[in-house]
Amino acid sequence: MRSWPAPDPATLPGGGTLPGRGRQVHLHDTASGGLVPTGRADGTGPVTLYVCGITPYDATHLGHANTYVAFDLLGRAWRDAGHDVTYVQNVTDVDDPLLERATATGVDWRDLAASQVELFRGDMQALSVVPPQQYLGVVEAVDLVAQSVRDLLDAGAAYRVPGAGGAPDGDVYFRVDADPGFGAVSGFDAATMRALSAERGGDPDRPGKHDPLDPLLWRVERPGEPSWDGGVLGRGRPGWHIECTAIALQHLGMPIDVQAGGSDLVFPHHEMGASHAHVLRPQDGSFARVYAHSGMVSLGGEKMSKSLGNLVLVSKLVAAGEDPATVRLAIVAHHWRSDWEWDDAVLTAARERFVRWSRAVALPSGPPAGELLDGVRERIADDLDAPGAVTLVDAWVEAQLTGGGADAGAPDLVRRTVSALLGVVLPA
Ligand code: 5CA
Ligand code: ZN
Repeated sequence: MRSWPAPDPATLPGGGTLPGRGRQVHLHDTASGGLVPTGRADGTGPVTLYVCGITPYDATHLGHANTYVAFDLLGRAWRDAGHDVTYVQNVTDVDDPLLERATATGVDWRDLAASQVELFRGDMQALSVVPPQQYLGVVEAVDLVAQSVRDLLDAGAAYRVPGAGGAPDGDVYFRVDADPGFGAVSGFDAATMRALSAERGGDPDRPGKHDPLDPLLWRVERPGEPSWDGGVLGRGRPGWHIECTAIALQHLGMPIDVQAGGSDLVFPHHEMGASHAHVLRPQDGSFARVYAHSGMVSLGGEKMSKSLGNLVLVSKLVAAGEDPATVRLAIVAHHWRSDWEWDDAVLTAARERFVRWSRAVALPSGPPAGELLDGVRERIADDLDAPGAVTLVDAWVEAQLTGGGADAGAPDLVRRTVSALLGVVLPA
């Protein structure tokens, strides 16, 4: 599927836009609970990133934006260090919430998905998020997913469940006990896993399963639902977790350097996805070197979510005249792993900061900025500490606006630093 236009190359790292090179990025890994170095220390060579994409059944909101901006910081830092970045993102364009919403609103599920993906593209472009090289809907990957499900059946790691309550026979489930390492991504205990499974798309109470946690791999055809030919699986549609595993293995191989998403994906989604991969490719080690999870943005005290409807939309903010760079600045002023609340004060602070930064870089000269560039690189390489980087820029801006300086190249270097590494494009 088409992604979205890349930001202006002049605002990106690499290509000589910044002097020197970024450092090796260390990133917090959910599985180990510690900081892990990513890529080769000298910044050369390939790195791979898979970020779980949207389920396009309702408007994409600032919570989503927060997650994709977080991992955009990573991609920018990697490019600045010299890595060759391969980035893949999916779109869950067939799943229960999408089909339910389509039915409830009388809209064709394909049209609903297409309209919401289009809105998302607009948000990503506005926020200067570098697009993935591969942007894939499940609809485009059904054969790939079906093959993975068949492989899991052949490996004895999957089984069919008899229908109950009028459901047809044959939904295929994954045996979590087929992966001896199951549980290592989240580290959660059984009770927590069970509660989260029920909350986040699982069906722990479904009769006929070996283990209540076993997740769905293939849902056989139901009347009125879209379905595809699954070969020996029969007609049906993919389960959720196997979608991301199959796409990631096909397009990135294993191990992926970073498997990423919001913290609501730690369990079951990334736990199950990793177990699927470990059973499919037992010889290839770990599914991902780092499991990275961004914090949740809330509104009115509750996690911003399509199901609750407490949403702030980037598209609406921009339509109301907000500069998208201000929205991005509001996001990067929060650490990517922290949970935070969107409110008027956040937007007001970002507006004020944007105006000050813009004024400071518009002056013909300023205090030398080489140290600032180095400091921003150091902060970002340390677990994407964008708020730390913002504080350093604030300090340069304060010095510039109070005392100024004689370095004629400094304002432009600050502008390039901020756009390349934070993705905040200041007016020229
Ligand atoms: N399609 C699946 C992933 S394969 C999915 O979770 N879709 S989603 O539309 O529900 O979420 C897309 C991404 O946004 C996920 O990484 C999710 O963790 C993140 N996300 C959702 N709500 C928020 C929020 N309030 N704050 C931060 N990130 C969020
Ligand atoms: Zn996913």
